[in-house]
Amino acid sequence: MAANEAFPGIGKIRYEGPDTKNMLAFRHYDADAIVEGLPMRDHFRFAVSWWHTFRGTGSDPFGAPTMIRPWERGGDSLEAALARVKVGFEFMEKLGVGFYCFHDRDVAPEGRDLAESNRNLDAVAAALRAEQERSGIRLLWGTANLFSHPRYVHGAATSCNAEVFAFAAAQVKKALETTHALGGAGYVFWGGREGYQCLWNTDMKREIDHLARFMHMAVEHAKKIGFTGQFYFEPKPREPTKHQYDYDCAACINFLRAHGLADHVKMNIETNHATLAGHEMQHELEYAGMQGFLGSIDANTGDTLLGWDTDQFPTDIYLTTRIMYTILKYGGLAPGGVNFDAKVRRESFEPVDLFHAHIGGMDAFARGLKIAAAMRADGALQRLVDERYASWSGPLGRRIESGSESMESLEREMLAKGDAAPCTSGRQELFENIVNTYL
Ligand code: XLS
Ligand code: NI
Ligand code: NI
Repeated sequence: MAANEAFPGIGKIRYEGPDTKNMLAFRHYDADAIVEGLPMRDHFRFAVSWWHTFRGTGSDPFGAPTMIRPWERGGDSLEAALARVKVGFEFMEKLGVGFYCFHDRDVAPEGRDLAESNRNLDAVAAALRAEQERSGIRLLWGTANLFSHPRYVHGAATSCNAEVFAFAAAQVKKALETTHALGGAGYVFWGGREGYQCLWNTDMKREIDHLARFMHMAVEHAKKIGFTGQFYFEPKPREPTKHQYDYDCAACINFLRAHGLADHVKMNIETNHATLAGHEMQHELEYAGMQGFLGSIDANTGDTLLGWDTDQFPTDIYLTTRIMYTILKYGGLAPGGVNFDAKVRRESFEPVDLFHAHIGGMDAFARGLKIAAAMRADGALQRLVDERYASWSGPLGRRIESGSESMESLEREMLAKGDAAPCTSGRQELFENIVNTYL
């Protein structure tokens, strides 16, 4: 094997504990370690994203590609795509992740026409399937790239051009079938360009209705081919468009409910997209979780000093603690998982940086999980929250919550009392200090 390895000199990444000096080892992610009754590997279901890790070039709006990838022979040929499959699985096996995610056009090149694109995808899917069987690594979700090609300049499902909608439908049909053939656990809709740049030229109602029709067609096709994986909708408020219809969890869940899709689609929530929407990741998780729409997450982070989707690897323990606290609260992610929708910086151009990036992300999540589990086991935080809402467990609170009170009956009660009981302190600083005692 050694001679044709893509990552020579890097062996299997192992758990060595917090005191190890080896930076190519896990300090906290111990796949078999049991937390709240479940091995860490099953809490996370970590996935590598094909587009960033194996297709990221390091180019940005100001500069050329920088990534050193000795196995790349340049170009977007089918041969290169097939060779990349081996590289991808070598990387994932060495890293010890159980899953990956892809867009159709990341794994296989777009052909001269749809039929050739489909043939390319079939050829690569066969190679992916063989590597999946050999390694035991599985597909967390598949998706279609409906935003890179110039035909999608006005969007795909929300394009003003009906033939573009039709082409996108054909592309998603094939991506769904490929995901199904590879035993994928899910399928993601991310809008890409499903939004607008200018309202003067946009028929918003028509576009949003088309998006719903498109998703219904996908759900119907899934049923037809026997794909029982979970569908996800991934919110992102803007970029590349000025406004995207999948703005945040609130907008997405409203869309799903309004169009009869709520039983079929959950959320795939990305940290950097939450930031762009002006929310904390924890807010998005909580909002989706409380309504039963928490599906899967795209793990990354942004930079508060940069206003775009920088897709950095998450290393902030406070962030991962908040994420895992909320995920544990809502019973976990499976059949979803933690997909590193993250890319190494343009300046981190050596192959080994791909390992450092993923190891850091996995360790940050493992620490977040352990801290969140300790917080939950201890219960101090939850006791304080319960105390804060104690009046809702008293007779009046229970009567209101159960629906047996009216404005008239409450008016009677308050006229008799004269005023409400005084409020207690919110104690935000105390809460924050308690959280810090676990870090
Ligand atoms: C882009 C999105 C994309 C989706 C998959 O910002 O995060 O990578 O996760 O289409
Ligand atoms: Ni994403
Ligand atoms: Ni993103």
